Amino acid sequence: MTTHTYSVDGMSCGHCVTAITNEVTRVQGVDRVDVDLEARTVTVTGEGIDDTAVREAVDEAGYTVVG
Ligand SMILES: [Cu+2]
Repeated sequence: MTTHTYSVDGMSCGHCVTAITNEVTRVQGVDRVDVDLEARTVTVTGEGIDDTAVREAVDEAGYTVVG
């Protein structure tokens, strides 16, 4: 099980949390997605997660991974 935290721009409310969680949860291997609005981070937990796929899923939801 690995955990990776991404800094994400543009998240501001519960809608953003839902949108990102829904998209990133679909990425293969992802067990858990935690969005922290204050810290502007998305923490992804799971097994064998494709980093690029996570970044694309965030992008697909309409947000930008900045780190
Ligand atoms: Cu929002």
